[in-house]
Amino acid sequence: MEMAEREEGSEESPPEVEIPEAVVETARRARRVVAVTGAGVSAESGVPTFRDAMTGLWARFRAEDLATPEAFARDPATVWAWYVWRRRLLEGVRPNPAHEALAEMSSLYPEFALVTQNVDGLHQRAGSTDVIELHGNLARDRCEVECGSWPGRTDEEGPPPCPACGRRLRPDVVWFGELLPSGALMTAFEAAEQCDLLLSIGTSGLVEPAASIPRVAHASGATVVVVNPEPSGPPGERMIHLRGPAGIVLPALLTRIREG
Ligand code: BV8
Repeated sequence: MEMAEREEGSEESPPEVEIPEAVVETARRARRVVAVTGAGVSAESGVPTFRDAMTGLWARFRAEDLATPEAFARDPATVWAWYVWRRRLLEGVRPNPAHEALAEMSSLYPEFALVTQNVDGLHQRAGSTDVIELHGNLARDRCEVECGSWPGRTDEEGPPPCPACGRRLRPDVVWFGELLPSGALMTAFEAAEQCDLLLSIGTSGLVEPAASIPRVAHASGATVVVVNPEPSGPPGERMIHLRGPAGIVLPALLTRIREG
C-alpha cells in the first residue's frame, strides 16, 4: 500500500490512503479481531516512541538501562525523575485519530480485544474500554514491596515513601526483567489464538513476550496486518503491511470497513 503524495500547497486534508481490497474484505468478514499497539500509535499525539524517549536530558541513557529494577535500586532518583518527566509530557498531549479509530472499530465486531504495550493511557482517553495493558500504566504508582497500598499517583521528588508501609513507591509499570501481569498476558494470547484478524500497530516488535502475540495469531490461522511507516519483513501469506502512520491508515481502514 502506498501513500498518495500530497500536492504542494494542498489544503490540510490528510493524504489519500488506498487500502488493498484484500485487507478491506478480510476486515469486513472478520468476527474476532485483536489490535496490538506499541509506542508508534501514540507518536502522532506527540508522545516520543519508546526508543525516541531517550532524547534530550535522557539521551545519555538507553531505555533498557532506566526501565529495570536494577536501575531503580541503583539510582532511584534518576529513574523516578524519568517517569515524572514522561508523565508531565502526557499532560500536554491528547489521543490522535489512530486511538479514536480503534475505539470506534471495537463496536463493529462481536469480539474485539485491544492489547497495548503502551503505558500512556491514551487508548482509554480515546474511549476504548477493557484495554489490556501488558506493561502497566504511567499514571499509577505502587508500593515497591506491594504491601497492598495503591496510592494512585504522586509526583513529589522521589521516589516518595509508601503511605501505608513507608517503603518506596515506584511507577506501576513492568520493567525489563519483570514478569508481565499474568491475567493480561493470558487474555492477550488467548484472544490471539482465536482471532480471525490481528492488527499490529506501531511496534518495533522487539520486546518479548508482547512481540510473540502477532506470531501466535498468524500461526493460529489469522491474517496479520502490520501498520507502521517503517518497512517490515517480507509480506507472506496472511501477512500484510500497510505502510504509513497509524493516524492516517487506521481512519482510512475504518472508513472502508464501514462502506461495506
Ligand atoms: C519478561 C514499560 C519474563 C516500562 C516496557 C524472550 C526473547 C528475548 C528477550 C526476552 C524474552 N523474554 C524476556 C526478554 C527480555 C525482555 C526483552 O524483550 N528485551 C528486549 C529489549 C530484547 N523482556 C522483558 O524483560 C519482559 N519481561 O519477559 O519477564 C522474563 C524475566 C527475566 C528474564 C527473561 C524473561 C518485560 C518487558 C516489558 C518492558 N517494559 N514498558 C516503560 O515504559 O518505561 S517495554 C517498552 O517497549 C514500552 O512499553 C514499549 O511499548 C515497548 C516496545 O516498544 P515499542 O512499543 O515497539 O516502541 P518502539 O519505540 O520500539 O517502536 C515504535 C514503532 O512505532 C517503530 O517500529 C516505529 O517505526 C513505529 N512508528 C513510529 N511512528 C509511527 C509508528 N507506527 C505507526 N504510526 C506512527 N505514526
